[in-house]
Amino acid sequence: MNIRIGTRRRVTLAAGLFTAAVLTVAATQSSSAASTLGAQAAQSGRYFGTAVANYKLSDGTYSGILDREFNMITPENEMKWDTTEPSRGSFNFGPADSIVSHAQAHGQRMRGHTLVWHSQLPSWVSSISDANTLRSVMNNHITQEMSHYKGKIYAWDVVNEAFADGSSNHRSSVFQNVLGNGFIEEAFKTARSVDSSAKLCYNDYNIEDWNAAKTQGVYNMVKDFKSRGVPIDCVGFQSHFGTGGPPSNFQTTLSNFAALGVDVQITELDIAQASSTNYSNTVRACMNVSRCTGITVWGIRDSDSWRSGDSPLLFDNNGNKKAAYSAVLSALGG
Ligand code: 9MR
Repeated sequence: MNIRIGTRRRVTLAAGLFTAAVLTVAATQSSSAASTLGAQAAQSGRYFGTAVANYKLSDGTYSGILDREFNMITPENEMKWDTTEPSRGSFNFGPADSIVSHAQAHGQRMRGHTLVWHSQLPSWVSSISDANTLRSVMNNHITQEMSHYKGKIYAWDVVNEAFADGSSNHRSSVFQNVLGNGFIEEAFKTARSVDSSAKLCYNDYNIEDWNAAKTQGVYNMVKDFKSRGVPIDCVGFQSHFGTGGPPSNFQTTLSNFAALGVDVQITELDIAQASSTNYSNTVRACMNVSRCTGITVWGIRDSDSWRSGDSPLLFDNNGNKKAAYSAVLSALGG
């Protein structure tokens, strides 16, 4: 009798523990497997973003995917100089404002792109040859645009693509040619004085391979800025990859930059033919570096891409998830 009661108690206790264990496993699984890119990235404190074109926000398929999957937005063109200051001192923030409103309404954060870049630069700027004029035009552009968006931007691409391909030197541009090497740090100092809450980033492409001369040039600049107290908080690796995917040492590059004391982000990811392996290797490189704070793909559907012929994104032309989508979701930890 006593034994039977004891047995029954033990059976009841064991059943209770088993139920608790099942519930615990279920709870753990539901918190570690989110069903969207943004929610999954958020579980490791990261974000998952996309480039957005303002004129596409009225396309329901486009904005449906945007608001379901992404929690960071980079305006694809709307914050660039040719749109925001088409003539000297006359600013147009309308198109970017509408992206920012969309983001605020949907709980998405913003990456500002971009303040100082040699491309999509109006000819009234590229034709300036006097250093004092160009310095004041550049600083005024940074000041006006950052002030307009003060408090609304997570990180700014303060300077974009200032290094030349295949070398460790700055590329030729009106800023480089008229102001000299110091234009980059001047831009960062001005930016810090305008909005001290936004993270200030240097952004470039072809700096993912640790052995590339261009990567070394940017690394040495960041190291120099850090040693002299020039304000810089982050480096964006655009990551426009070909069919070979990311370089095998991409994670080394990310962690070496992070070791300088900056955050790193993948800012414009697209990969020709979007193989699952290439996407998942890229995401894993970021996941393995604690200061890699987020990943942004450069568009939603293949048809939205600047290189649509390469079908490089995570959604097909109809907005269906491609195989690479699942690879990314699972590399994010799902
Ligand atoms: O995707 C952008 C495309 O719509 C523009 O026509 C192009 C003009 O230069 O810029 C594209 O975005 C670029 C980004 O701003 C900076 N890195 C390279 C991107 C692809 O060209």
